[in-house]
Amino acid sequence: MSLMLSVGARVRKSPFFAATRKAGLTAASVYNHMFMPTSYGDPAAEYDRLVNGVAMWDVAVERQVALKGPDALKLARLLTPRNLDGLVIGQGKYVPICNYDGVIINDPVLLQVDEDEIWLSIADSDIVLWAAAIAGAHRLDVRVFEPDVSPLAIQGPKSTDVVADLFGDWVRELKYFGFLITELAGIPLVVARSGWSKQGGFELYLRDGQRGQELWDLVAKAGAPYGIGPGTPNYVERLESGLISYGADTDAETNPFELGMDNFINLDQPHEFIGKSALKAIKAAGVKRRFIGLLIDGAPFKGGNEHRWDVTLNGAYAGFASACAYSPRVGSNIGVGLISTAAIAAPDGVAVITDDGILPARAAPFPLV
Ligand code: THG
Repeated sequence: MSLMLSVGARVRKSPFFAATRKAGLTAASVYNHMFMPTSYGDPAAEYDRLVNGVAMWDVAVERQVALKGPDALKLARLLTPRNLDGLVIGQGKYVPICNYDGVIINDPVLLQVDEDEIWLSIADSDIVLWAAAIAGAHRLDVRVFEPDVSPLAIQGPKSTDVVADLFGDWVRELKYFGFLITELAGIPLVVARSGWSKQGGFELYLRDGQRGQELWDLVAKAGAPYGIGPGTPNYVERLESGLISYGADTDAETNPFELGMDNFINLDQPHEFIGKSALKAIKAAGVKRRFIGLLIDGAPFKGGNEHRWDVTLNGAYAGFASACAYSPRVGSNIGVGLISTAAIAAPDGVAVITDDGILPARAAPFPLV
């Protein structure tokens, strides 16, 4: 399941990179051309901290793409099919980005940080290139660049107490995706209520790449009374919760309706945006597959799957399972994938072709717990 990583200058490092290694990092993947921590060697303890306690994650790989200038909002409206009316400083939004074919190419969190400045907190694709090209082609008055900003997530049911001890009780009132630009011991940052888990939590967007170790140490110290420990975006909890992992769960044809993002796609807006006509056609035709959970029979999986596993209905191809694992809380193997609507509706006859044999499975709605 694991492999040595060659650490060199080409793959970028997080400002928390040294801190994570001191904390016992044992595995990493690559995301947005950066090393992304994936394990500290004890998956059971990392899962337990997230679900019952509090964990801190280096998620600097969630790179920010800044749109800065008089046309920042105009560019954002071109980039996403989501309605951005009423956007205010201090409130974030989940904004799918599609190409001209209506295929999803990223699913960032958008933050309006100033009157003329928007950040896209991106998943794993090169949105800085895409956004700069669109801005240029439309002759917009906006600069597109990656600012020195690096999120550190604090996730789990005890995260609110930790973050309140650090910043004050006002953080308890923050709405989901709400944020405030502030500082901690002179370290410039953004405190946001967000994060890639359904266990509650915050993200501190560090705004000075020289001060990663300092921020890491402050959070570790404040979290110590609550049993905080290092963790990473959690492979099992995200399957239970049905959080989408762009690039893992999506392929070169995936559209936002297949992902259940209907509420984030507003096709009746008067202005043009990229993918509008394609998305209208896709919506009119209806989808043939959907992102869904799977309950999978068999002995508990030892780890995750290295490749997508085919899913079949009565022996015929019916989609793929992109990530699978044993869930202690479900008490079963689970997975997520893009599966045909016929297989989702089938009472039986569904199977997953795993590396260790064919296992019966059933589609199940999120959350799986
Ligand atoms: N935090 C920040 N940036 C990010 C992520 C993050 N960038 C990359 C990646 N994660 C973006 N993808 C997601 C996917 C799902 C959610 C957030 C970012 C998410 N979804 C909720 C859900 O699906 O139920 C809520 C969506 C909503 O109601 O608006 O939280 O984690 N900074």
